[in-house]
Amino acid sequence: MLDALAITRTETHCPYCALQCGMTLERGGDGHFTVQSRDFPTNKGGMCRKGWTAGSLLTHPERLTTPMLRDAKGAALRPASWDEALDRIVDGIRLLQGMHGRDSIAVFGGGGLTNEKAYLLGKFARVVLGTAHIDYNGRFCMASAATAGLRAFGMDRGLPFPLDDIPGAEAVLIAGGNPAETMPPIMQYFEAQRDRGGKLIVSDPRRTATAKLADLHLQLTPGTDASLANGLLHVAVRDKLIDPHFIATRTTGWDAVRRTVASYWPDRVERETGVPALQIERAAHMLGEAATAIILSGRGAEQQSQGVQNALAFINLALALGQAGRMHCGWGCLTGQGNGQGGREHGQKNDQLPGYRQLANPRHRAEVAAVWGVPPESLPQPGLPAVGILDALGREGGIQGLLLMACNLLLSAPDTATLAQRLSDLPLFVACDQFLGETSSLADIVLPVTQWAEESGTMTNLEGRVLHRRQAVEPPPGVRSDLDIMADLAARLGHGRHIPSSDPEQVFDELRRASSGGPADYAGISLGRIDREQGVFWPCPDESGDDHRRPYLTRFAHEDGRARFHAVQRRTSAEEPDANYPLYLTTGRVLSHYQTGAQTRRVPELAAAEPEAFAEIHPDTARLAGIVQGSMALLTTRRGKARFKARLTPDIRRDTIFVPFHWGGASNANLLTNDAVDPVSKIPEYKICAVHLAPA
Ligand SMILES: Nc1nc2c(c(=O)[nH]1)N[C@H]1C(S)=C(S)[C@@H](COP(=O)(O)OP(=O)(O)OC[C@H]3O[C@@H](n4cnc5c(=O)[nH]c(N)nc54)[C@H](O)[C@@H]3O)O[C@H]1N2
Ligand SMILES: Nc1nc2c(c(=O)[nH]1)N[C@H]1C(S)=C(S)[C@@H](COP(=O)(O)OP(=O)(O)OC[C@H]3O[C@@H](n4cnc5c(=O)[nH]c(N)nc54)[C@H](O)[C@@H]3O)O[C@H]1N2
Ligand code: SF4
Ligand SMILES: [Mo]
Repeated sequence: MLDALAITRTETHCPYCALQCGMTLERGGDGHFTVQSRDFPTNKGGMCRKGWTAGSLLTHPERLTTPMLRDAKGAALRPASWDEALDRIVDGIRLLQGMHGRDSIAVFGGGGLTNEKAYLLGKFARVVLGTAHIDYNGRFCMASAATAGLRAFGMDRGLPFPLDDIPGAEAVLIAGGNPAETMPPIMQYFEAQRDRGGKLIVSDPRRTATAKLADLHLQLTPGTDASLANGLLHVAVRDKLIDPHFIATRTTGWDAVRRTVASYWPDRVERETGVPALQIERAAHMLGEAATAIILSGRGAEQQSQGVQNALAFINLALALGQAGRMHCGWGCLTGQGNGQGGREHGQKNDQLPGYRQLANPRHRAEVAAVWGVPPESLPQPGLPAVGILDALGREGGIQGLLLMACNLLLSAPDTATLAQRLSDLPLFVACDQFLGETSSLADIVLPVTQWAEESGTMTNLEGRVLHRRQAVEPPPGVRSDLDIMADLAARLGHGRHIPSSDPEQVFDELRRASSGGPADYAGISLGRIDREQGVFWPCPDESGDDHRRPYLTRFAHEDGRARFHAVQRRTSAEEPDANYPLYLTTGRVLSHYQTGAQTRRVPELAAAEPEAFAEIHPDTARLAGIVQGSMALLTTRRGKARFKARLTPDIRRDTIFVPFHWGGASNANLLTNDAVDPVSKIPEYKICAVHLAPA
């Protein structure tokens, strides 16, 4: 009886991006869910259309509610019991590890997983499976910013300040980010900043919704970010805008950077970046004359084969101007996925142990091994990064079995032309998801999991604020949580004592102990405290002590307390346009869809708002290629072909085409992209490759 259903209201957070907007989820008497705004300190009542419409995910008819498996390669998936599915997985793991060794099984996680899941997945891989190979989709996302932050500041807290510091910055530079579409409620901070007379600068090859709000738009050629940053710093040195006292007292390594940027004259940088020298000088003065300035990095500057260098070049600028480690100042990155920050701290990275510890560090190994009750030498050494795992699938001596949790690889990994075949041929492929998607439908065994408001957990937002995402509803019958799956598999593999509980609160308590003493220390963060204080910032070693909103005010996290400069030379991208592929292709996001669209393409309002894949093309470029508004364009790169509806706009550079990666099939952007990676962060070069444009 419908009216027998109680109306409930639960304060929770959005299922999607790293802003993790606070929302109230109301279940009406008819069993449907509506989202109401909530005055949480980050979104202050604001949300984007993805958040507003998220309730329909909870009653979606395509929801997976029973495990599925196939009896042989090529056979169709059929429903199965949990016992049958889990036993099949255990048999497969035992067989493959017996034949090919422990490292023949790999684990692939996601930045959308709660802290508890990310933590337990790392432990599951190292202790239960004993494999070195675990990595996650954050490698596609935050890896360059994380590496740069660690090198420069000694710690990777994406934003080392709360969003509330933004309005107090006299100047803000957003390097390669489009938050007006990727995090709309955050725009209130930039609006407040501008209302107070602050200046906003945006660097992006497209005149995006964000760039349109800016005082200055630097419309650079894709892949030239390091040159731009060096050029800005060159002008700052030349015009005496730098802060010698800050450089002398709080940094090391300036001389090499000063010498490097000396040759980045504005006219050279104009040639390399396409940004007029006058604009470079104006931007340098806006930043250099401001008493307080913030530089924010987005994926545009980071998802490149020189992503780390780009981020370091902008950090150099912030440090030289003395715009870091003070109130309303600093360099930070706009973390993307729901738990893109927490998910990169507690062990699902190939080289990492909980609390942002390093797997290769003997002391760190001993500390975590003690909490886990295992000998330190039993922990594997660092394994392959994400792209390395995908390359090794099915190869002799490579990966023979894959456990995938919370990633739709077929649409999100770079250069995916052969990935579907390799996943289908893999001796054992297990996927955990809420929906049967492009990737999970290739698996041998698919496990249906609880989503978002059907379970509780903690998430760490882009500010480093640990939040409590509360359960608002019972999951559908037949569905289990990722935590439960790990605990059950551990028991079946004879490691039950290592994962004694799948209760999120108990797993969080263990995470707190395992992170204690590490850089990302959660020991003092209890759920009660999160609820009382509307989130708690890490590091927070002690429950009665303060949390650390602004960890760098007196010292940076390196042992000597100083930030490090890194001299950076501009490099060319891995693939530049040539006679056959004469244009740049870049990829990214639009407002209405989230990532591979696995969730948002299933929300009717969002599917209606942005129903199909498109390519943004400059009208002059389109005319030369014989393409008109709304016609189908065929994009070809050295790796593949894909078709997109032409959307002509003067807001994009003439030499550049932009496509979102939210759609699959013949419009899968990643059939085109280059899997060249940054040598250090191993992030793929999603933002630049060479493309040919023709009518389809
Ligand atoms: N609507 C929506 N919001 C999201 C997501 C989503 O899928 N949809 N995903 C979330 C996630 S996981 C992430 S990581 C964030 C990403 O958030 P953003 O970084 O804001 O998003 P992107 O669209 O990937 O890239 C930003 C901009 O980089 C520009 N760009 C391309 N090439 C270059 C270049 O060479 N240099 C520079 N400077 N800029 C370049 C693109 O034109 C684009 O406008 O968004 C989060 N929020
Ligand atoms: N060309 C191009 N490609 C890109 C990018 C780009 O800019 N350009 N950006 C990259 C970036 S920044 C990112 S973050 C990646 C994102 O790439 P993906 O992670 O592949 O994208 P999602 O659509 O978020 O896929 C998440 C999957 O996990 C499921 N899921 C959600 N929550 C859970 C959970 O709690 N448990 C389980 N088991 N499953 C869950 C969803 O249903 C969905 O199928 O894409 C990368 N790929
Ligand atoms: S997708 Fe991001 S910006 Fe939009 S409502 Fe959710 S958390 Fe907020
Ligand atoms: Mo991301």
